[in-house]
Amino acid sequence: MRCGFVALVGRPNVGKSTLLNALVGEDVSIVASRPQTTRDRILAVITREDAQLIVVDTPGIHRPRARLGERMNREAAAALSDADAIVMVADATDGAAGIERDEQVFIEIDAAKKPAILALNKVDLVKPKTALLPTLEAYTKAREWKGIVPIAAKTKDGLSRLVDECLSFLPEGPMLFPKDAVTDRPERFLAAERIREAVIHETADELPYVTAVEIERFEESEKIVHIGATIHVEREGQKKIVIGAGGAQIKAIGTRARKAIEPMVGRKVMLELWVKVSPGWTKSPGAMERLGYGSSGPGRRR
Ligand SMILES: Nc1nc2c(ncn2[C@@H]2O[C@H](COP(=O)(O)OP(=O)(O)OP(=O)(O)O)[C@@H](O)[C@H]2O)c(=O)[nH]1
Ligand SMILES: [Mg+2]
Repeated sequence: MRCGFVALVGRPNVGKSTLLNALVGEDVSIVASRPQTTRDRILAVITREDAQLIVVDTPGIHRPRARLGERMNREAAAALSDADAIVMVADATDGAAGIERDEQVFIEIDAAKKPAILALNKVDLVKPKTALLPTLEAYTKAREWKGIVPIAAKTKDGLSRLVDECLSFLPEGPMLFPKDAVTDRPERFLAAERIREAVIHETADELPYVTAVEIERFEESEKIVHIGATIHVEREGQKKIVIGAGGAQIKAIGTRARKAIEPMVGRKVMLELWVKVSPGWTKSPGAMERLGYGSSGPGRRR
């Protein structure tokens, strides 16, 4: 039996979370067409007869604008230092030019001194397929890889080969998670993330970067789960956007989030949402700590 950790790293928006979800076949981590979506390390478990592969999604490594962004980069670096192997995810549609923008990611991978595999993602968008060759060649030259696997997380192309490549770097040992485990995150956390995802999808502009969701109430009964949550933003104007004219926006957010949470908890969900202005929370250590983005690592939340 082999069991170990593989960290997914890369720039924002290259498809790390899509890959994590595709690997386990469930929506564990949130996905959006905008960068800087993932904020914490999030783990998913793949159990096979002969191995347990624990895959860790991380925030995209980027140039931070606020303390929250610095913490996101630290989360990614910490996941690297805990991993047995690294899968760097890159976006094939950026071509060889993407490598320049990957510089900071390379620095983090080099510092971790772990075996690294390159997953060149979104190959479904590259046409004709021969257009991939110069990109593959450029990445091959850029640094040393234990393997290079072209994939499309969205269509699940190349994923079984990627898993096979990862397995050879896992140490021998017993399973760390139960056979049927999908993630180590509690439902409260996953529900909060689904609400944050709904805000990202239903709103535009700066809102995705300033939203935090705090679960105030999570009460389960046989047929229904009552969830109450506060959506924190930084400014009054942002609160107005989230609520929308006559409350239309917050209603759309609630509906979207509820539909995403119901299959997860396997029951009907009653969702109550509030919006609160927490000025400058993405820059304040105290406020970040309170909202679950403390310095003591991930998962302190809820
Ligand atoms: N066509 C295509 N789109 C993809 C693929 N993988 C991811 N995407 C899209 O790329 C966008 C970003 O995906 P995410 O999984 O959120 O990217 P991420 O790397 O986790 O981003 P951060 O959390 O911000 O670092 C989404 O719109 C995905 O649907 C793929 O294989 N093919
Ligand atoms: Mg992500």
